[in-house]
Amino acid sequence: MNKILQNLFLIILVSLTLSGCGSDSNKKYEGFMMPESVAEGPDGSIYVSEIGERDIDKDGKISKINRDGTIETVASGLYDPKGIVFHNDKLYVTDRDVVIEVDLDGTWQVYAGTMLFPKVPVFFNDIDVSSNGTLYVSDTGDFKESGFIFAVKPSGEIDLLFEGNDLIKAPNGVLVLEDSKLLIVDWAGDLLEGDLKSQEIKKLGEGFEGGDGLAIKKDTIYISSWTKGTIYSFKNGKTKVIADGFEAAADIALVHDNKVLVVPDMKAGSVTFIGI
Ligand SMILES: [Ca+2]
Ligand SMILES: [Ca+2]
Repeated sequence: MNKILQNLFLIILVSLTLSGCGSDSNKKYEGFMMPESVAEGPDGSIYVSEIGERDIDKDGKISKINRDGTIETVASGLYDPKGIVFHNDKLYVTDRDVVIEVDLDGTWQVYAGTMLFPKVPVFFNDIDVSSNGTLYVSDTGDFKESGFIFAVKPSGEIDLLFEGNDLIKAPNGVLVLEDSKLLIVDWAGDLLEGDLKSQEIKKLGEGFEGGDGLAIKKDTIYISSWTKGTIYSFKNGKTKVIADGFEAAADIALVHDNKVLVVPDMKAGSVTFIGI
């Protein structure tokens, strides 16, 4: 009897160890062409936008890293796809001056065309979604001070947000908080919180020059800097470096029950999973 129990214990121990090995934190996947943004799919696979060559049409694509580590192309023929976000099993992607909608089978169409926007789109960058399907899209403009943030409503109506507010210079990362606030990291370095109702903006922090992606877990905000190759955590006004040494840390995401932070490195062509 003791022997059986001992064997059982051993089997449980071995299977626990094996499942531990299957954990995908601290893994790096390579071979992407200018990966910009990542998002978790309904099946736990990680979707990646790949710009291809900048300003070259039809070489942009969406790939995905499956749970078993294999990588496949989902959609191709795009321009320079950047921000990606899932809503109701569809992927919404900013692609230079349009927003496209990609089905899980890879077919895609333009969802919000250039002419529908109240200002001429220059450089669509990040995208996030509220629970009702309103898409929040940043336009980084000339990367100095001509940027905008738009709200694309499910009705098709598109609003310009925070109009005329000087704090909006060259917004990059956007993240909806409880459908009422929008967290923004500006390429100029400021971390901002915009109230979607009052349209007021308050500055939460600074020093994030080259700010690209945003993620949040409880009270901790994660911010990537493209130019510095650094990932920061920001909590209660305090900034810490949690990862460094990327060539160009682009738009990050928290996945797998917020246990893994995924970092696309645009210049290195890699996607790194970091256990949080
Ligand atoms: Ca391209
Ligand atoms: Ca971005």
